[in-house]
Amino acid sequence: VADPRKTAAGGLAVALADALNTTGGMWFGWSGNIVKDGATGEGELHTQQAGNVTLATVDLSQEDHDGYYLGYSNDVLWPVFHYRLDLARFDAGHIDAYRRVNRLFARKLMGLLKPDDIIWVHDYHLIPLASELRAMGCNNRIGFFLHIPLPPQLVLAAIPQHEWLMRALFAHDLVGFQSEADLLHFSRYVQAEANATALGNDRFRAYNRTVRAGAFPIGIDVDEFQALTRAKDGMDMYHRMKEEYSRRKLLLGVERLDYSKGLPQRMRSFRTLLQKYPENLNSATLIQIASPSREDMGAYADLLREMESLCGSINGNYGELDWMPIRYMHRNVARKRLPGLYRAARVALVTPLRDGMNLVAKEFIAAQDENDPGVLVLSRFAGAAEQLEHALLVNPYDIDGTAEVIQQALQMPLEERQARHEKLLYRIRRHDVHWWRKSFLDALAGTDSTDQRNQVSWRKPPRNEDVSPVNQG
Ligand code: GDG
Repeated sequence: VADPRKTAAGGLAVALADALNTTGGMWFGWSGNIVKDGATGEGELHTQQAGNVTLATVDLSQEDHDGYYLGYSNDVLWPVFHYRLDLARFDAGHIDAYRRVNRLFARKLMGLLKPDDIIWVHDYHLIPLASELRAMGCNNRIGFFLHIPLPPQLVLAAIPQHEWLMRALFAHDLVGFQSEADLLHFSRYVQAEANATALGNDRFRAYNRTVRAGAFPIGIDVDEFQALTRAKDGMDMYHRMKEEYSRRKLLLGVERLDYSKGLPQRMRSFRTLLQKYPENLNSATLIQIASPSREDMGAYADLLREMESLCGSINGNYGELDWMPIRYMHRNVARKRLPGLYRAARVALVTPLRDGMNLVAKEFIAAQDENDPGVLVLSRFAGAAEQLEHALLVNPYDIDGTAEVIQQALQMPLEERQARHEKLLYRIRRHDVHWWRKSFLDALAGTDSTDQRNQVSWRKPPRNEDVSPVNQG
């Protein structure tokens, strides 16, 4: 939970702060604090008022944090949902912690709920929260939004508890995904694995429940981001960068240092660009911001080493006394400076191997000067590619192909840049963060959930269907 009065770094935090500031309500979740094992205070509820938003937070014990957050959420669900079975670690203790913490959250939340409250659950850390709430007698309307991709059936099926996870989605009235591709994966999974019936109007019946499922691509607050671009810090940054790179072409990448973002592949494509198109030597400069993320996890430490080695070797091989091809920063940049940086870049490289949506792509478009806009090179595997087909779409695994497209972006004539930018801006405006919030909440309000909510309580699966690593073998 982030304080909506403060500006936050993550895309999810920004979108939720916006949603809550508009409607008021309660933001419930983990405080971000870890209390020592055995210390009192574990699971204690803290409430705090932030404008019209109540923040209600729970601390976690070290053991729960490690098993629930680092373990099941980020060492199982994050890699598998991003199609990285090779990185998933199905350790037995993780699932127990994941269930325990979701149950703890449900217990704490139950005491705070009013009968007409609408509950909107966010993301992969909380998939079973609604089914825990239903088991405790909660009849409120509950919606769920998955910010990351949902993989195809046979990838999902690698998770020992996949059946239990997907069944838990049916405790909601509405389940939202980022893209049509994710929705299709959901629909195929439930029909193939759970014998679900598609009832029409995006409704599915399985496990004795009916759920509505839809694609609700998340957006940004375009006006707010443009105001940030025009503000003093944004403009200062823009002018400084323009001056510094007046004789060069600036390329930009901004993301958390995460293996889903395709950073090593991007560095290799940039190296190929320098090899194949030597006119870029002493000219093209890639600023890569890789903000620190989940640093206490092994896969992230490996990625950090790989990036340092790649950037070092590219700079060592191609750099000159007065020019370095890559400026790699493993640091967070203040949000107020980001738009100026976006605006100064001729090309943005947004090339994840898999991404639920990707808000950086949308921020880059919003920050451009429409008379002289930069070019967006976007991975076809980002959810955003479904909406932003006027970007230059690439397959980030194809190192040579991506290098060619980057060259095309660097060479693109003004007229084409303007035409593409106009279409992209139209798209991100039409489906901005306000549209996202409203369309999800309207769909949730419109779900005909009476048959479900009239049931006195959501029946817990019998013990033999109940999932634990033990009975899943
Ligand atoms: C998840 C899904 C989905 C990045 N570095 C810095 C910084 N950022 C900001 C960006 C942007 C946000 O963080 C990143 O959002 P993304 O959407 O690109 O990616 P995830 O963090 O992986 O978000 C994603 C999203 O949830 C929302 O549903 O789109 O697919 O993976 O706003 O600007 N901000 C600052 N300094 C940095 O160094 N201030």
